[in-house]
Parts: sequence; structure tokens; C-alpha cells
Amino acid sequence: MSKLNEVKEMVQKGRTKKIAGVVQEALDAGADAQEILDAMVDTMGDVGDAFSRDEIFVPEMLIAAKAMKLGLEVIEPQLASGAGEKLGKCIIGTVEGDLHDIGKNLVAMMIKSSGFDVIDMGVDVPVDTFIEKIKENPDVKVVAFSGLLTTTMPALKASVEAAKNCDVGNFKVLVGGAPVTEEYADEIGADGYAQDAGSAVTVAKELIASL
Ligand code: B1M
Repeated sequence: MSKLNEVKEMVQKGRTKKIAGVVQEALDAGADAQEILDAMVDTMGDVGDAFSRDEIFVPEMLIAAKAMKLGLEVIEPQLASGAGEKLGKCIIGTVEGDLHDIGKNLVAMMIKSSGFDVIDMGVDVPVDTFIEKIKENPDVKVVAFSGLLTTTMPALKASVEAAKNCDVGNFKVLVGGAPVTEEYADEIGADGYAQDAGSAVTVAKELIASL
């Protein structure tokens, strides 16, 4: 089995003790960090599909997520290669009611490595907590909301509305997450939408250029 397939198997089966070693072996065998990331993201898609078909349940999804997080730690130095420029503060979090954080963490990691000073609020963040953090950091340049559930899309909308209506500072609002589309982002008044972590960096930089 190829090393990348082994990585996929480690995520799929939630092998939390072994995954770091296998990811390191894949790197040593010449796979690049982006390929390994893509393999893990693909596998999480498969895990979600298996959950939708009732073939696996929440505990299996959770252990797969834990394995992916441990695998990500190994490739983080390569993915987040660092940047010389200082782009300002970015507040990021997953909206209220939503516990998914792998995508948000990836976005935070990439945005940080591009030169932003990232304040990561974690998951299940109430609107008021976001607003308090914005008030504590009036020099924030980008406020980024992640949402992974269709049921938390209203919380995404409420978070965007509250951020846009709070009379503090001068910042742009970025949104993303699996159920979010460009159209929805426009509809709820976000300044920018990104489909994945790589494009989140591009969009965040475009947004601050327009401040
Ligand atoms: Co959940 N879950 N989950 N889950 N889970 C999904 C999202 C789901 C699609 C699975 C499915 O049914 N096929 C489904 C949502 C369906 C829907 O809303 N229509 C679902 C469900 C139903 C649930 C529960 C309700 C299950 C239950 O309890 N019955 C429950 C909800 C809990 C809650 O949040 N309140 C639940 C729980 C969980 C776990 C806790 C077990 C675990 C999360 C653990 C964790 O994150 N620490 C989990 C997991 C792992 C998944 C799947 C399998 C994988 C998510 C993931 O990490 N993907 C997921 C299925 C899937 O995604 N296909 C699923 C990898 C990650 C890299 O991708 O997060 O999409 P993603 O991030 C991407 C982009 O979306 C984007 O960039 C990233 C890639 O570069 N992005 C942004 C994300 N945020 C961004 C922000 C940006 C820009 C881009 O700017 C700010």
C-alpha cells in the first residue's frame, strides 16, 4: 500500500496512536505536505459519506477527526511556511452551536502563516463573545466565521450581522465552511467568502487591501 493510502487508512480507522508516524514516513518517502493534507481531507469526506449512509456513527467520526488533527500537527510546519510581512489581526472562530474545527484550524493556520496575527476563538462561539473580542481588539482587520452545519447557518448570519453593525474599528468579514456558498455569503452581508484554507488567505489579503 502506498504511504498516502496508509495515511488515508489511519484517518478512516481513527488510528490516533499510529498516524503521526505514518505521516512522517509519507513525508520521508517524498510525499509533499499538500498531498498528505488533500489525502486526509478526502478521507474526511468519505467518513462523512459513511456517516450519512449510517455505516458509522458520531464516535467513529470523532476518532477520525482526532486522527486527522494529529496528522495535521506533523505537516503543519511545512504548510505554514511563514511570512515576513505583518498584515494585522484576524479574529476567527466557529459559530455558535457548531463544534467542527478542523477546517477552521486549517484556515487559521494558513492565515497565520501568511502574516496575520490570529486570535482563534475556538468553536461554538456565541455572537456576543465575538463582539466582545472585536471591542477588545479595535485594530482587527479581518473577522472570520466558520460554519459546517446547515443548522448553524442562521448563527453565521447573526454573527456577520452583529459584526457588521458593531461600531468598532475598520475590518472586513470573511465566511466559509462546507455549506456556505458565495451567494449565501453575499446574502448575509459578508465582505468575502472562501471555499478552502488556501483561498481564505488570498481573499483575506484582498479584503485588507480594500480597507
Ligand atoms: Co459532523 N457533520 N456532525 N462531526 N462532520 C458533517 C459536517 C456532515 C456533513 C456529515 C454528514 O452527514 N455527511 C454533517 C452536516 C450535515 C449538514 O449540516 N447538512 C455533520 C453532522 C450532521 C454532525 C452532527 C449533527 C452529528 C450528530 O450528532 N448526529 C454533529 C454536530 C455537532 C455540532 O457541531 N453541534 C457532528 C459532530 C461531528 C464530530 C464532533 C464528531 C466531528 C467534528 C470534530 C472536529 O471538528 N473537531 C465531525 C466530523 C469530523 C464531520 C466530517 C466527517 C468532517 C468535517 C471535517 O473536519 N472535514 C463532516 C463531513 C464532511 O465534511 N464531508 C461532518 C475536513 C475539513 C478540512 O473540511 O471543515 O469542510 P471542512 O473545512 C474546509 C472548508 O469547508 C473550508 O476550508 C476547509 C478546507 O480547506 N472552510 C473555510 C472551513 N471553514 C472556513 C472558514 C473560512 C473559509 C473557508 O473563512 C472564515
